[in-house]
Amino acid sequence: MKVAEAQVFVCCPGRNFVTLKLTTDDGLVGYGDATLNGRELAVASYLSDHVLPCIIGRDPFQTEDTWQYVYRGAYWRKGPVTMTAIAAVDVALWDIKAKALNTPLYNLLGGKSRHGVMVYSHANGRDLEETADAVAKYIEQGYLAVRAQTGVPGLPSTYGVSADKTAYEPAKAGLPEEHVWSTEKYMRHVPLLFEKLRARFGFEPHLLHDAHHRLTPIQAGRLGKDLEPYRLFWLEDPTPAELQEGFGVIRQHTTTPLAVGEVFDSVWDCYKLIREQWIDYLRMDVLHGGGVTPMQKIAAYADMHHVQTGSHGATDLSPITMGTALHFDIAVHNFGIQEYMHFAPATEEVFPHDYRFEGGYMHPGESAGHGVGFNEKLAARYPYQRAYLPVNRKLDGTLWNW
Ligand code: GCO
Ligand code: MG
Repeated sequence: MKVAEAQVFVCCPGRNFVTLKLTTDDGLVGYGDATLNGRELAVASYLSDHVLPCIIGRDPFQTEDTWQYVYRGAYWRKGPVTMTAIAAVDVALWDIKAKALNTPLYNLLGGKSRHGVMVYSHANGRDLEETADAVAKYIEQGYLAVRAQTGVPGLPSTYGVSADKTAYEPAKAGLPEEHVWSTEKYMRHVPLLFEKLRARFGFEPHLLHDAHHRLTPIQAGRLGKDLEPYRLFWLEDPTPAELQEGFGVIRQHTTTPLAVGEVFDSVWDCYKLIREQWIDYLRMDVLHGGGVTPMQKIAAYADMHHVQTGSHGATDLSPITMGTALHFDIAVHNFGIQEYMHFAPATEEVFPHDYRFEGGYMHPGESAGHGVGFNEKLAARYPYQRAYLPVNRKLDGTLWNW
């Protein structure tokens, strides 16, 4: 069996997605997600212009050799555009391989290690009351874990809070929106949210929070300490992680569990974070992490250091990534939790899938492959629309991390 055809589709059913379709000479089809929020066309070109000519004619069973070929073979390593493109090829090949063997993908990754994949969803509100009501809604729907983000008094907008209660989508058409930020106001307000949530819901539901890279390590240590009485499942992205030692500083000051990694694209972004046990959850996913092939190795390395997985699953990763992640999550021994946001209805239609939510857990489905399809005809009705994530400025105008 050989890869006979490779096509890249860019569409915008609710938001932009880049999708890779590989077809074999036997007529088997595999799909991979190649979406990089705000930089979609760069990955589409990287694939079409540079990677795909090398994929035609290859044996789809050779996932390891093909991964090494497109990673080492390019000479230029790493980077989100490169790794997202490589992931699309890798996932599409795993999809074909599982379909050729007529089995769900998880069976090729070690089989089921658990009966379901615990997911967390996103609750947000403009103030504490509205946020608590949003958390209540998810708990009523059966979620065992909820991420809570709230508006901060004195700031017109902040990360994670939107007018649309069903889907949080920060990428907008036009030039990047400008947000205003104050670490001090934020740090005083967030503990009040979790105090309120624990008073209302008790300690049974898992509660998570995303600081979205905005604190210095010592500020993150302070926030982690202030949040300790509320027993968070995790505090995410407390500080940017290019300097991995920053997490060592946070660790000296708090026992609040730490999660990081949604912007990582290689083990070299988290090598020390894991080795030194400075984090508890790794947020890398099978898309921006370079595919299933490297993520199996990274998860095994994390497992040896008491670090669990906590895969990124925002709506800018297509249902193909969600489906693939669920097969990975159900198989990998040191699975921790999976992020799950609701896709727009148009996204759900373009990407039919057999995964489903039940009682706080997601189930990957039993069809062969990763279980997610792609409706090309429907996708063609939603042309690409340039969109950007916001930028963030401190009160004095200094550009800060969004
Ligand atoms: C998360 C993330 C997202 C990112 C988005 C950027 O925890 O889900 O922080 O909300 O902001 O994926 O494209
Ligand atoms: Mg995040």
